[in-house]
Amino acid sequence: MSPVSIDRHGAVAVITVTNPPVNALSQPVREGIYSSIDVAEKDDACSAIVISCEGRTFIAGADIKEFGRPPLEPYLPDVVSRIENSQKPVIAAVHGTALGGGLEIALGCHYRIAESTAALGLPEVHLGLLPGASGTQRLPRLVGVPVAMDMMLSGKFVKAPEALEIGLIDRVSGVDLLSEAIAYADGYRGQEPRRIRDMDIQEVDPSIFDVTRKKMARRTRGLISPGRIVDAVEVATNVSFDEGCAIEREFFLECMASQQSAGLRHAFFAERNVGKVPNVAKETRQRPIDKIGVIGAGTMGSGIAYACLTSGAEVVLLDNDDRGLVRGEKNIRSLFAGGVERGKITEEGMKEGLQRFKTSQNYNALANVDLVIEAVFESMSIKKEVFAALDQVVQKGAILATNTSTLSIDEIAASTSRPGDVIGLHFFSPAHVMRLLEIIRGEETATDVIATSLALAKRLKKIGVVVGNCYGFVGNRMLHTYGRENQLLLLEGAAPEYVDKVLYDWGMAMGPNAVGDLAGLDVGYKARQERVDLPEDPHFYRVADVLVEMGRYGQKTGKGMYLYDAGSRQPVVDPEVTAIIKTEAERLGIKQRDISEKEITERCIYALVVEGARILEDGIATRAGDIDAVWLNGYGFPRYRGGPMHYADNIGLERVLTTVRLFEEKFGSMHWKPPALLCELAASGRKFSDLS
Ligand code: 3H9
Repeated sequence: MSPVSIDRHGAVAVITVTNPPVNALSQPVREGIYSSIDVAEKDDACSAIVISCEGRTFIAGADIKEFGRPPLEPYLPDVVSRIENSQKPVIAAVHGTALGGGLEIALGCHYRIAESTAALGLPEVHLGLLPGASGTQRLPRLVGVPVAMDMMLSGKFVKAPEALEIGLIDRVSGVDLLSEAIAYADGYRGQEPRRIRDMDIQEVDPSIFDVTRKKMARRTRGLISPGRIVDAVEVATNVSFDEGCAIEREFFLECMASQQSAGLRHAFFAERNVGKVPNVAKETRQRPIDKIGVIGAGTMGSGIAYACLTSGAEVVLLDNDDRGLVRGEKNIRSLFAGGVERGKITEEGMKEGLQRFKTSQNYNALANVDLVIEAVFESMSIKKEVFAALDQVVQKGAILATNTSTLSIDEIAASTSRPGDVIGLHFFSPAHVMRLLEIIRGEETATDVIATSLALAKRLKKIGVVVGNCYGFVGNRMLHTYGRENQLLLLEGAAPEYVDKVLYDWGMAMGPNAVGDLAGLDVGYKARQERVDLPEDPHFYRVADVLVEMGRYGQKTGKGMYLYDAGSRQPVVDPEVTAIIKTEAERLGIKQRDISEKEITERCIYALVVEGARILEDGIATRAGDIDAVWLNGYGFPRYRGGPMHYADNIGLERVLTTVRLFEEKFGSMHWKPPALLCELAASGRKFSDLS
């Protein structure tokens, strides 16, 4: 059965799209809309047409699942033209979201009416694309060049009232969208439709294009599609509508074929698949979470408390140190104030949020919370004490979560009488900003505790990835190997600033040495001290260890891998560090050499891939895409590369394996022994993504 139906309400034909979940424009939908316009035009009793959608939303875009496959007719630009060429007025009735190709369909319509809560946007840029069904040519004609470019470059959604103001829609509906759309369409009966392609484009100072191109190049660091969006809009101001559409199509196909778009599309689906967890059914009952206790008022604890407050929960922040608690509260108040300043929260919202916030030094204050998140010092003995105390006071049925970044959830759970209620909720700093929430299921964690944690991640607007229990879980276990190669490269002769520049230019948000200084070199040092299973390698994290033992912790002490002027976060190269590394290399008998950019990238990134493969072998991650989602959202991995596992798939696992074997020959099996899974996949010509 076609996902598109047509029926008549008096003289108005209503074309209805029913393609759950988001009415994406898959081939049958395109076909259905195209042929329905034909039907309505031929129907003498029909004098106007409405396009509307069933379900939670108007059309949310082209069907991204079809991308990368041979295109099927009718193509979307032809469907949009068919709508616009209709001799009878066509009205789009928008509810939910009209996005990408969905908005382009609406722009092909002659008029647009939307519910007041509807949002409209062209988010193709987030998929490494530009609007490819004449959006780059129609939108500037309708709303002007600056507004159109801003919408397409930011990908932001515009709410109906603003859309009305900028001329993107013609009317906001009151109560019943469909009846109002039908009445509105009826009002245009017999009139010549208004077609956007016939509108003149507003004149602009042509320098706007170069200025925007430069701004975007700085901001987007090598992404192709933002530049192509600017090019396409500039074209719209210089050539005819039809020529503009032909050029847009070329740009669209170029972007679609790029690895960047493939990486971004992979990221889109990877982030949606993380919610599908084996043995946790979608319908699993969730525990109510209204009151949350956070233990530890440090930067992490107060960030978590703030994130929970903004999600509407009541929060008790607990710390045994009076001054720490005062600092934590101050931190939360300033986070709220910052939110108000940036327009994220209203003054009223801040007041209301602070009313839901309490501090305490007494565990009894946690007696009736639904969830506790412990964010104390990363030490197993301290965590065990905290959980034993929680077990005594917190009501039965509450979830007891630890924010540990490395330690065993099972060992922590064993210090309670209710291991089924214990789970890891690993937030990333700053906790109210970073999108990743690593959810660590212990051996005994109950299914509804996992389902509730996933729902909490959504409520906090985070990507919750469920992983298994092992040292460092997915993120930090892999980070360890990435950092290991960075540290070895330093001893072998690559300067910290050189490694940082190479990896930054490759796309990482920051270089590993700048990150180390930001996080504090002492943090990793202490974690290594707690560990009993470190490799027997005298080179392992040697530079970091020496610096920490000299009191160089990073930004917090004004010196670490780099120097920092008082009050500045700007790293300055320190010749003393160069000398320290050289001395250490000599002591260890390492001959320093020139190291190529290629070697730096391959050693650091393939170290991630190798550990990722081991993580899959061990069943710690459900699928390769989950590992990618972790690295994209918690570790600054470039989104357009899709994550380390997608990147390896892209290079080809056979090629990756060849290089790993070379590294094994050169640097030994301790770190570079190829995982069996990598060998198997490479031998059978498969990819990590084939495993899911
Ligand atoms: C485009 O239009 C190009 C054109 O210019 C030119 C073409 C020639 N396709 O996010 P959710 C699935 S590019 C296929 O969890 P929410 C999604 O995978 C496109 N599937 O829901 C998930 O599936 P599952 C421009 C899609 O309520 C389910 O729907 N449009 C698509 O949090 C629910 O998704 C966009 O970029 C799609 N287009 O958010 C919009 N969209 O249940 C992308 C979603 O199996 N979409 N799915 O996991 C979104 O931003 C959000 O999905 C939306 C709903 C806001 C719509």
